Amino acid sequence: MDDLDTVLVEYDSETGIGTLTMNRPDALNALNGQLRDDIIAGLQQLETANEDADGVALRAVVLEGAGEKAFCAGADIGGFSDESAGGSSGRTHYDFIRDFPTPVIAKIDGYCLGGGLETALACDFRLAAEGSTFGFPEVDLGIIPGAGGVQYVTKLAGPAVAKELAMRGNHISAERAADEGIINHVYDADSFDEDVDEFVTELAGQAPLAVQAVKKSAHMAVHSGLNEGLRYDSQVFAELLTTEDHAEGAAAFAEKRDAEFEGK
Ligand code: CO8
Repeated sequence: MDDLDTVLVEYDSETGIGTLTMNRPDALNALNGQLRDDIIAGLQQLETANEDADGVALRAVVLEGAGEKAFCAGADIGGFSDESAGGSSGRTHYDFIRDFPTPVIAKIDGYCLGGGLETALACDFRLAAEGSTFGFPEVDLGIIPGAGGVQYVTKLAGPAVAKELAMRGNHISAERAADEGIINHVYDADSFDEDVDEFVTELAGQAPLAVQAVKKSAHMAVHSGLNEGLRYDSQVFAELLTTEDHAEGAAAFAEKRDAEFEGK
């Protein structure tokens, strides 16, 4: 994997876990055009890990921010007039993360604001260290979270919470964000790395095709009609029944051992 100008890219072929580190710590990892393009390029690099693999190689992607203070403090103020343009394909990094077949986990230690929170909301899981703070300060700049922040938070926590965040512009604690269902877990700062490793390693050990199907099914549950989602679930269920992973899972259960899934 090659590091990019503003994103460090790592891939562990033993575990199938990829890591993208947003690397503008002096600007609290604020999203400028380069960083947005590099997140897309980093995901595309990690996707190539699958190309040479027999089965599914990439099992999970961790997205984190460099430095001590922030996951991401939002769009780069002064440079976000081009925010809606997207990458060369016209798709934004938010689209890429949301549509990426493998789960993406936002590892949040510090500020997670504005477009940074929207980036985290595009991920499948949000895991935060205590002391992290969340908010939509856009209203202070006379704008709104334009990448779906109000939509996502309304779906996760209801309109009252979404409006409070985006109209008042104040920050909330990781504990409150978890209570509201905006993030999945808050961990002690002392054990944060280990706790996230445990979460991600467990996820990466699950049957990859089934995990990918759950990601798509959950997306459909939120964004399409119930009948369409139910049709997808029953169709992909029938397909998964024919996979080697299903045979392996059933055999492991019968033999009282851990399953070893290969994404086939
Ligand atoms: N953009 C650019 N630079 C930033 C940003 C930012 N969002 N946030 C922090 N920085 C820079 C600061 O300018 C500072 O740089 P320097 O050292 O050169 O002066 C450095 O990072 C450190 O920041 P502070 O000194 O301010 O650190 P503090 O600990 O005092 O404060 C805060 C941290 C509270 C996070 C503060 O920096 C802050 O309020 N930042 C702005 C947060 C914000 O308003 N974010 C929302 C931006 S708008 C947005 O995200 C819109 C998304 C819309 C998407 C639309 C798609 C279609």
